Parts: sequence; C-alpha cells; structure tokens
Amino acid sequence: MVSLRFPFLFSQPPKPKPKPKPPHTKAASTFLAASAVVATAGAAAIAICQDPKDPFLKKALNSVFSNKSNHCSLPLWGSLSLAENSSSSSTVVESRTGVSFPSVLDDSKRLLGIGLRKKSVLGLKNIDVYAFGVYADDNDLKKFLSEKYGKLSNPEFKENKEFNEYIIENDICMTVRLQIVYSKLSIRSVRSAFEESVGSRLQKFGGSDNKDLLQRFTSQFKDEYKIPRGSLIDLSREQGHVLCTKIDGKEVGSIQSQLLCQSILDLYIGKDPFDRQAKEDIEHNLASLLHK
Ligand code: DAO
Ligand code: DAO
Repeated sequence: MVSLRFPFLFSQPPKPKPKPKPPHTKAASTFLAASAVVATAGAAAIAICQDPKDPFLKKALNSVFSNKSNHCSLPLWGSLSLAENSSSSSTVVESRTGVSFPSVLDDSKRLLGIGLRKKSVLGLKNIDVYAFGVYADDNDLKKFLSEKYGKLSNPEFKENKEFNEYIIENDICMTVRLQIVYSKLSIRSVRSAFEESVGSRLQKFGGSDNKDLLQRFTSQFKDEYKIPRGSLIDLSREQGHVLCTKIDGKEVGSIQSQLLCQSILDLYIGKDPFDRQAKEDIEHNLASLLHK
C-alpha cells in the first residue's frame, strides 16, 4: 500500500478551503488542480495521473487515490501562508501510526515533513518507536534560504547537494517533535539508543572526543522520567545553537552546542536519515517555499 505521505494531506473537517496562493512549480500547480478534480471528477484526474512525463505528480496522485477512504483529507501544498495554516488549526496524520502533528507550532514554525523512527531489536523484529515532525521557523527559513539559494531554479535546487547540510549547520530555529508510539520504552533503552544514534553523529561531525557532550545531553533525562505511548518530546534548536528539550511541554534542559544541534538534525534530514521518505518530503517542501 502506498502511504499517505506527500504532499501533505492535512486531515481537517470539511470546511471551505482557504484560497490557495498561486503555486510556483509546475508539479505543485498541477497537483492542486488535480486535487480539486479528485473531489469532483475522479475520472478526469486519472487521466492526469497517467501523465508519464511527471513522475512527481503521479506519486502525489497515487497517494490520493490509494487513500480514498480518508475522505476528509485536504491536500495542501506549501502554497498556504503560515497565517492561513494557523487559523485553520490543521493537522497532518502520519499514516502508519495515526499520530497527528499540528501544521504550525509556536505560531511561527511550519511543518516541513513527518516520518517514523523504527528500531531493529536483536535483528529479529523492527519496532515503531516514535513518529516525528520536523518544523522550521518560517521567517528564518525564508531569510536564510533566499539569501543563499533564492536565485536557483527548481531543478538546480534539487541538484544542490549542500542544501541539507546548510539547513543542518546554520542557526535556523527548528523543532523536531517526537511522539512516542512504542509502549514499553524505558529510559535505559532510550539512553543506549541515543548513545548509538546521536553518539555516532557527534563523532562524525566533531571527532572522537565528545563523551562529555553526550553525557551532558543524556544526564538531562532522569531515571524517574516516564515516557509512555503518546508522550511528546520537542527537540528545538533555538537562536545561538541552543538545543532545548521539552517533554510534554515541560522544559527539561538546554545545552548550547552547534555540534549537538547539528547531530540531532542530521538524524532526520542528514545523509543517512531514520526515514528517507520524510527527508525527501522535507526537501520538496523547502523547494516549494523557496519558489513562492
Ligand atoms: O524494548 O528493548 C526494547 C527495545 C527498545 C528500543 C528503544 C529505542 C529507543 C529509541 C530512542 C527513543 C528516543 C525517544
Ligand atoms: O531516535 O535515536 C533516536 C534519537 C532520539 C534523540 C532524542 C532523544 C531525546 C530523548 C528524551 C528522552 C526523555 C526521557
């Protein structure tokens, strides 16, 4: 089954759609047009879906058609402004776990993509640990991206290999929201998992001697904390490369370290991400923002 991943499909009550601004990529505009057709005249949309020249559009439409049962979903491209998003208080549902994410966080952060962190246990089974959403501050994004990449056309942009590195390294306010789906998570297993995942990134970006930093990070998470299914963990890079961690809305600590922020973001949008599809969705959404 093709999952309902990309472009964002916001599950919303069926109320009048805000008027989208004109999208700026061919794929986006065709997708929006095709989405309207899906609602009214499926047969015509299937004809568009079969356009062999546009695999991106085909993928988007396939998602819509393969999830027809989710009839309240409103396909929403990056063409809506943050204010329009926010006023409709829309959410996006991670289809494999049913976890929903607000499309706007803290009034100014835009949801760029959602995904799933799995973990293989003893090579025997793969468990779904948490669903995640990656957010970035709209103003920071526009400022940084247009300064650096504003002049590139869409295909050039996609070729630009250093793009993700730029987002990962720079002082752009971002949040990765984790929502726990595994019900038997112990603090001990969390510590050992992030010693492996975050630890390997600290080593990759900072060299071998980062035990202290990892220790400072992990020591924020006290043994008595409980993280049952449904817990929300927000990992935010705030201005000045400060990593602030909240559990269920309560701050548990913050650490100023570019290396740590970069290592955390690399897990989701770096070279070897937890969910490759999520990373691709994020790239596409960033591209569509740039070309608004
Ligand atoms: O039950 O032993 C087990 C498997 C536990 C896997 C834990 C993976 C933890 C991943 C990090 C979660 C961060 C919130
Ligand atoms: O999934 O391997 C991973 C890395 C997750 C990094 C974030 C960990 C934050 C965990 C907070 C736990 C609170 C008890």
